[in-house]
Amino acid sequence: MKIVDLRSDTITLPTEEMRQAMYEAGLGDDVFGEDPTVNRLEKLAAQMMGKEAALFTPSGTMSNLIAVLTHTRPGNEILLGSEAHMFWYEVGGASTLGGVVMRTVPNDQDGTLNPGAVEQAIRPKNIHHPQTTLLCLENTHNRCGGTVLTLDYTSAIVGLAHQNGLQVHLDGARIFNAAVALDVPVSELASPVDSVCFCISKSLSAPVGSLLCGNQEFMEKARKWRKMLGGGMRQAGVIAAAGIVALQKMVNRLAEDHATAQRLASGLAQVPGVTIQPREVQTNIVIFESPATIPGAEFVQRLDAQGVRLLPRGRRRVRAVTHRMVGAADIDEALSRIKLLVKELG
Ligand code: TLP
Repeated sequence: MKIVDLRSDTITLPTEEMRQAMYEAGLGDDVFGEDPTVNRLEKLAAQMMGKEAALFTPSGTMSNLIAVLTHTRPGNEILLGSEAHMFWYEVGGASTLGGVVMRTVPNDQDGTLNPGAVEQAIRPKNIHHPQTTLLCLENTHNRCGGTVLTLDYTSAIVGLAHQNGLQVHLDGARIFNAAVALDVPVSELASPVDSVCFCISKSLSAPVGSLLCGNQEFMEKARKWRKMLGGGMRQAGVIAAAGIVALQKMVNRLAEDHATAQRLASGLAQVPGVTIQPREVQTNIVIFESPATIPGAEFVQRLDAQGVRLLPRGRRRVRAVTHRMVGAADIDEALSRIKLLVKELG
């Protein structure tokens, strides 16, 4: 039985071209700044994001943590969405290692934060309060179902944060999906924020890594934090080479993943008992509710036995992510197995 793995776009394997580039990569010691391939990747990333400099890190989690460590001091407070990846899935690193208070503002369903709610959460100067110094955004928004933050929204919320003396970091793990969905250059979406990170290891199919981008001074400090966290990677050109191919060759094809996500969402909408609004699916993440007769986690487990892999995301919520390694035929196969299971459940 062929497995249709829709757990995450992180499962994508490097392409042949990436493997070749990895084999041929020019190498050096990146902690000395001497790996030519890492240097090329960082330069390319900074250029594409429209920022002065970039830093190659092992993961999105480390990039986000470094951003917090660089923007804040222990005892500060940071604002982030109640559904933010940084709040849910990064092991509380910002608080544990950065010593900052994480204060959440409710995420609307579309991944935005209400500007009024953000403004209210910014603390006035007072001896009793931690100082609010950083706002974190996420584009696309993972737990909100791959939703996209537009340039207008980003500019407005960043403007508000800046007026109140806050810096803004954007967790753009999937920002290329947002740029493709909106059909705008990615640098536009990143232009209002002070720092942005993105992952090459998700839909872009590289095996490892993330890039944090910002101005020169910020990135110099960030580089030191990366070293402290043990993220100095020596001959990292081996993996950076795949990242260069990812940025040059894999961005435009993301539209295909968005199309397969739409195909999946429309198919799911036809399954009795499954709840989904296909119109709300904007990129490659599809969130739906399993039939009322079965909790999401059990539904996922039963489907796994039928060779369809998904992730449970709450009581009845289930997540599917489309990517380069699943085509339209795989989606149709997954849908027919899902229909069969739902029929069995009665
Ligand atoms: N997300 C992963 C898992 O954590 C669930 C996924 O499969 O979606 N920001 C966002 C918005 C992310 O979605 C992720 C990964 C990260 C940061 C962290 O990246 P990594 O896994 O490289 O540390």
